[in-house]
Amino acid sequence: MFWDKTNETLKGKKLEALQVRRLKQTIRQSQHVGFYKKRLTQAHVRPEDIKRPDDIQKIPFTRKQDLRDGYPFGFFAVPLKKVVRIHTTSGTTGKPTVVGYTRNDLDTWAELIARNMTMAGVTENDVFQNMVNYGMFTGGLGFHYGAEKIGMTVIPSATGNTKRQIEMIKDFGVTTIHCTPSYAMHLSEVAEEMHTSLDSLKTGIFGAEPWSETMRSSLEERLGVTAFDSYGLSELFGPGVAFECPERDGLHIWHDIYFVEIINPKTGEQLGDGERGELVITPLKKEAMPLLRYRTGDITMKMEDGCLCSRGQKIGRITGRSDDMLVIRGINVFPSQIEHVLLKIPEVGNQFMVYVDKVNHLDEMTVDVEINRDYFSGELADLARIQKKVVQELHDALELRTTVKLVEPGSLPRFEGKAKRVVDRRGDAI
Ligand code: DLL
Repeated sequence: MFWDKTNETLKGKKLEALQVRRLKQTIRQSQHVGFYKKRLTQAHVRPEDIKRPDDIQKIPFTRKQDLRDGYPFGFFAVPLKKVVRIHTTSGTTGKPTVVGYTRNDLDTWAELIARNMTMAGVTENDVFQNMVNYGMFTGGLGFHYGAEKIGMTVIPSATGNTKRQIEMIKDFGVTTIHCTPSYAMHLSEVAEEMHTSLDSLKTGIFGAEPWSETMRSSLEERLGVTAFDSYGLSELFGPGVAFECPERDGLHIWHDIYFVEIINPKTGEQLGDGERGELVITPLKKEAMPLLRYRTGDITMKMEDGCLCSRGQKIGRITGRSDDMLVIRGINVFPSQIEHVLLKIPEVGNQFMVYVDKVNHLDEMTVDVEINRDYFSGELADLARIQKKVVQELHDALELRTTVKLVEPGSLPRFEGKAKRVVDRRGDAI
């Protein structure tokens, strides 16, 4: 089933011509952003210099840090009155990265989600429970409007209260769910504890964090769904960037909306089909916040053309990051954020270790931190107070529950070279 067959199956010269035309337009649009105006002038790139898609290589990369430096609206290419929505990304130290949308951007985004969901086989006859955060996170509203566009019956249940979520699935005859894969696993466990079967379910759309084929089989068996991988990032609208078709062998990345490159993250050199590297994306139809050669930090590869479904370009599952960003229960966390929080608390020292585990299929983060010698009284009440404070401060900054273990001064490892403060023990994260 297709939502927009012409664009989804566009190939060869027609696709190339569309990409070049949109790339030129994107460059023109980005010239309204001070950062790009300067960058493009320095690199001597004008829209008319783009004759073939490969000419994109004349343009310098954009990094997450550039966006952070532009906080809050430095990357907006339209006046604020044209921006009708703002989201922010999780996972930055201090201020988040802000993303803005014009009315047309919101339409483009909803179209993309409608394409994805239709590709997964859902229609207006389906009842859809959207079990992700509806706030600044793009997953909630992003899927919401796409599903409404298809005409599905949408239940904006958001996160939390798993028993209630299960009751709604049963009572409303929900056929399609969207959440992170780890929450889906938790849902299946709670349903089991409640001795409830979720017979109405047919389709599970899971994403926002890395997950494995083993996890897919397990979720399909436990929930009775066909599970689809959904990839996206806030800087490129949010979810809807790439999605699996019924073949479920790679994710189609919408070639008329996103121009894709894979590079060696160390050298910036272009890599060919089948070679793993960092995904670099130039969105080709974005008004409020155009981006040029955005380095996503996500590791994947381009797959050879020729999917049985006849749609175009595919990438492999995301298997990791080129930077130190962790994705914990769908929330992006940088070790620098943890350090930032700990350094502001006088009772703890600046030595810490972060351990990430899968416990009952859910990501759990434990932070070991040394107590500051001056506060090390050994009194239990004191320790409990400090621990509570650290948990609270981490929660405020990361919007994530963590386990905090206070340890004696001098007991954590010291590093001579580059500190390795994060130990990710989630065996099947990929
Ligand atoms: O996670 C958008 C989204 C919402 C995608 C709902 C899918 C479903 P951010 O919070 O900006 O946006 O986080 C983006 O999450 O760069 C990846 O590292 C990771 N990520 C997202 N989807 C997947 C996936 C949303 N399917 C960051 N597999 C990205 C692996 C994923 N990693």
